[in-house]
Amino acid sequence: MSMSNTASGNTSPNLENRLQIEQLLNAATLSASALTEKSDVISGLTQKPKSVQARYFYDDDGSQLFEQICDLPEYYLTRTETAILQECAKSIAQITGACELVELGSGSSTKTRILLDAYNQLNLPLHYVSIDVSAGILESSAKALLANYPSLQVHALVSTYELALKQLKPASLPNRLICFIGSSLGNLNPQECQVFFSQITKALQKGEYFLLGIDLHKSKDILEPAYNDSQGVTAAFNLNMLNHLNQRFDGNFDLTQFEHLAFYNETERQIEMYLRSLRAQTVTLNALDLTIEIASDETILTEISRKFDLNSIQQELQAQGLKPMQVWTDANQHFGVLLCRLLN
Ligand code: AVJ
Repeated sequence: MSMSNTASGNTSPNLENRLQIEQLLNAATLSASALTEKSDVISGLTQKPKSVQARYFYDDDGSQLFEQICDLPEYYLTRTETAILQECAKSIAQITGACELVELGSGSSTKTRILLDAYNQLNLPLHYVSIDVSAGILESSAKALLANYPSLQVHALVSTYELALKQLKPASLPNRLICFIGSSLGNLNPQECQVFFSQITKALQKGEYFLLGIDLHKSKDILEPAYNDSQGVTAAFNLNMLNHLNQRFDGNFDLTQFEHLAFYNETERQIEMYLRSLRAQTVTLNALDLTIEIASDETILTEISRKFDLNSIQQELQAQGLKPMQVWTDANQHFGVLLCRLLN
């Protein structure tokens, strides 16, 4: 790519001045996180029932499979949230005014564009802080955005949410909006959820905003097909976790000896996703010095995906000082988008 900056004005404004990529995962934080990572995986696989954290879905193949899931006919979440955002983005931009957008787990930034368009149409400046652990995704989606929004400035942080929220600099515009959309909150259990909200409130100044997208409780008949699609993409996504663990920790999980299992636990109001062992087997992960026995039919929990109630989540947010200002849903109340403001 050639960079030029001419006094006569530039038709392709200099990307270099509008893109800053910052690596927060330095050698020290990386080796510390590698250690906790190893002990997390070991403790999950040696506990009863066995589990692995959902973040191990997302190697390159897993991220690609997730993008495919978002387009599945049964997976109503992405489509519904996108439609809601298209309806409410202008109101959000009007309420917040000139505002730095911070996005946690920005991924491909597809839904971000809806917000950027709204700020753009109101002639508000566009400052976007994207946060993701994958440097590759951050860089490619930042460059794609910069190509489409000539006035946009992107500050990309290669970081975990936790670290980035701790280190956020004061907003570069009069206000700030931290976005956590896509119902990623559903992967956190109630206690983790509380910790997460307190990290958000610490990162925000009084009067700043938090945008949350969450999937809502509904009939099993809609929920279960969304996690058991007819094309088997969700099954492949779930099984790919074993591939990822094999590669990361020099392991020998045999993907043909497990099957995908997902159902709605009505009591806990969460989809639970498991890998079920088709026979008794022994698996070794060399890099973890770990050998485990898995019984026939034994399950490994790979994900919880909580389905929220709009009233309870609003109470919870309010209790943390994040006052819900406005709530949007689709006509079927399948999905909710909440704009909250930090009170004090
Ligand atoms: C990215 C956590 C929102 O829970 O629906 C999709 C992940 N798992 N299909 C979800 C997922 C299986 C997804 N979240």
